[in-house]
Amino acid sequence: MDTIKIKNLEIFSNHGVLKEENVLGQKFLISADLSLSTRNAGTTDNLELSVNYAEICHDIKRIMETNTFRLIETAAEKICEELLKKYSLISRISLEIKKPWAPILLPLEYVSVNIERQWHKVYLSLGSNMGDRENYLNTAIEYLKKQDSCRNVVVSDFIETEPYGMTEQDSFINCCAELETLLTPHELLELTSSAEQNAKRKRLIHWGPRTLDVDIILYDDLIMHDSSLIIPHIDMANREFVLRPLVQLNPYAMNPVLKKSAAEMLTDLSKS
Ligand code: PH2
Ligand code: MG
Ligand code: MG
Repeated sequence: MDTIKIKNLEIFSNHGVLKEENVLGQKFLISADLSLSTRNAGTTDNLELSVNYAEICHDIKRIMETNTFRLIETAAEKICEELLKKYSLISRISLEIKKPWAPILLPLEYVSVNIERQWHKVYLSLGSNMGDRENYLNTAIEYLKKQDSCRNVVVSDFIETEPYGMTEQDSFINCCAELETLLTPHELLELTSSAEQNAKRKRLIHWGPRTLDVDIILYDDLIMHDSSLIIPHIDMANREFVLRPLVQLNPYAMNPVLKKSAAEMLTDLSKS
């Protein structure tokens, strides 16, 4: 990926924890590395195929000047979020905000915060085996599509599947969704849980019948395991109802633990 760099854009604004900082204001220096492909712009000399760094500098200035945040962390979050949402060509931003006049009663060159934010590629598995199953899935997909923290939602075919695990229940409709999100894994889990809540899901029996189940299958090439979230989905390689729609969306989607693609996992599962 290529980069456009902005270095030490100087802005006078009022962020700070101290009242004096909010009233008097001070100097901030903002640097950004914007990741995007500049190839098409570079081969055609057409600005429309890149982003205009002048416009971006003015966006940053406006965000800094029209808000009063206590923390430079917050200012950094707001700038990254707005730029990533506004300029769809930018896939990632590394941003630094320096505060050279930080009033700490000691000499220093500056204090700064550095953050990196990006659109993350995610695969979800959706399933329903109660009530109007297609409608539960479609409602959840519409809900994901209308989030401004999600974009480029692509959905596989719906497939009817026999229950896996607890087999004494009605058959499921399953699908997978590919999307990009600005959310962290735990924020995404909150979003998928609220989609389930919208479907009035009740957790009565573990692995039992449900109006809607939305599971995170893959999140970039992230490997994580804590008390509420395991990524990649721990049982994905054993579930045809996950792998078949996933292969339709992207046969090369990689499980970074098993180091196998969706297509390989599905082939291995059909042999076992
Ligand atoms: N979900 C389960 C358990 N078993 N079987 C099918 N066919 N489809 C599912 O979505 C499903 C399941 C637990 O989440
Ligand atoms: Mg599940
Ligand atoms: Mg679940």
